[in-house]
Formats: sequence, C-alpha cells, structure tokens
Amino acid sequence: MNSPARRPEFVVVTIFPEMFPGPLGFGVVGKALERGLLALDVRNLRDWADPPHRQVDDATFGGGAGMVFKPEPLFRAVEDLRKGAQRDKTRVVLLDPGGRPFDQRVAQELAGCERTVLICGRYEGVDGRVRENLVDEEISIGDYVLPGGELPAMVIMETVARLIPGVVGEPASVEAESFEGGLLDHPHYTRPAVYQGMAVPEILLSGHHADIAAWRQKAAYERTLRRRPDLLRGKTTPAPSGSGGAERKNS
Ligand code: 9D3
Repeated sequence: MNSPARRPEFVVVTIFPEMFPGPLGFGVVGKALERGLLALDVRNLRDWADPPHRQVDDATFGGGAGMVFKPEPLFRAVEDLRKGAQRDKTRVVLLDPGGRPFDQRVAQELAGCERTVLICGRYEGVDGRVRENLVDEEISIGDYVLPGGELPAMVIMETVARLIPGVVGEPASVEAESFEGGLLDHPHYTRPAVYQGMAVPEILLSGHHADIAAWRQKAAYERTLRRRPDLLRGKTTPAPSGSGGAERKNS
C-alpha cells in the first residue's frame, strides 16, 4: 500500500487564500494539522502577479464570454514551488472540471506523494499552456459545475488526509469502509434497540459474530446491487450466502 515518506505536505495556490483552512481546521483533519501529521501551505496567486494591479485573469483569444487565468503568475508560482530539493518530490495538480475523475483510488495515489501542489482555477479556467506544459495532471471531483477549484482542493485534501497513518483513530474503520472494499457500507445501528417502535435487526443483538459478519456482508452487497450496480461491474464478487449462487460474475 502507498504510504507517504513522512508528513505529507499540501500547497494550495488560490486567489482566495482566506477560504483555507476552512473545513480542514475541524475534526480529525484539524487535529492532524495541529499534530503535524500533515502540513498545509496556502499561497495567494496574486503574489506572483505583476504590480501595480496584480491582475491574474484576462479575456480569451478568439472571443467569447468570461476570463481565464493568465499564464505568467501560474508559471512563476510553480517554478518557485518546485525549487531545489523540492523539485523531485513535488506533484503539481490543476483542479479542473475537465480533469481525471477523483475517487478513492486517486486519493490513495496522492497519499503516497510527499508534496502536492493544488492549483485552484476560477473563471472559465486557465490558459491552455498551463495545462499542456506546466502541471503534472488535472483532477475533477465530479460532473457538476462549481465556481472554482477551492472546494475540490478541500475535498481532495480531506480524503487524502484521513488515509495518512494516525489521522483516523481506528485503522479498521478506514479499511472496512465504502469503496475501498468495492462495496457500499452496510447499515449501522446504536442504542436504543427499539426506538419509537423501530427495532434494530435482531441478529446484531445476538452476539454471534460470524452470523453478524455474514449479515453485514449480505446487506452491503444488496445495497450496492440496488443503489450502485456500477461498483460491481467487471468484478467477481463472492455472493454472500443467502443471495443465491456461490460466485457471480457481475455485469
Ligand atoms: C462550460 C465550460 N465550463 C466547464 C464545465 C467552464 C468552467 C466552469 C467552472 C471552468 C471552470 C469552472 C470552475 N470549476 C473548477 O475549477 C473545478 C471543478 C468543477 O467545477 N467541478 C468539479 N470538479 C472541479 S475541479 C475544479
């Protein structure tokens, strides 16, 4: 499994540095930042733009509505952030709606990187030369339109951060989760055993651990089949006992 050398660092390049750490300051990720299990360095793109106006955007060649990020501030920023000893251990990612779709697998990959620069686009995007010649890759967090890459950067950092050893208390809870095992999670219940007439499945109160494990596996499989059959496609999943067939080639 990929694991970072130590203390992975994220560098965020944005025109809205005040948005950070934002949600990253809370919960297990907030704790991890405090404890130094990961580092966050937020940089203002305008610091690399020319005075006196420090303009980072301009109209697009060829016409059309909207502005794009000019190349100079981004090229200077990345050149600065890739200096010296940092050069070989730094991965530069552009957040862009046309990028590679982010998922748990991409997160695992990034968790193995010592230093990741996340460039947040705004407006209609960035000058094409930034994409073509500057960044290592482009990532999108899904097929919907956001006003910029800042929330995507936060989504990526939160997802990657909890994969860092020590960030999430119980390692089992990271592994047994949706997607990593290829299935959605089974439902969970806590006290009271009966709430307003709604009872917790009896088997969970039985203390029979093997039966409980089988019940959970079956519930996870059925929930996945119903809600997200795309997650099963192309995989050979041992069908849990009671759902018919010893083995099923999902299609
Ligand atoms: C019609 C052209 N638009 C592409 C869908 C232009 C455009 C819209 C919004 C270009 C950039 C943006 C700002 N969005 C991001 O920078 C972004 C994003 C997103 O909007 N959705 C999902 N993932 C991401 S990552 C960065």
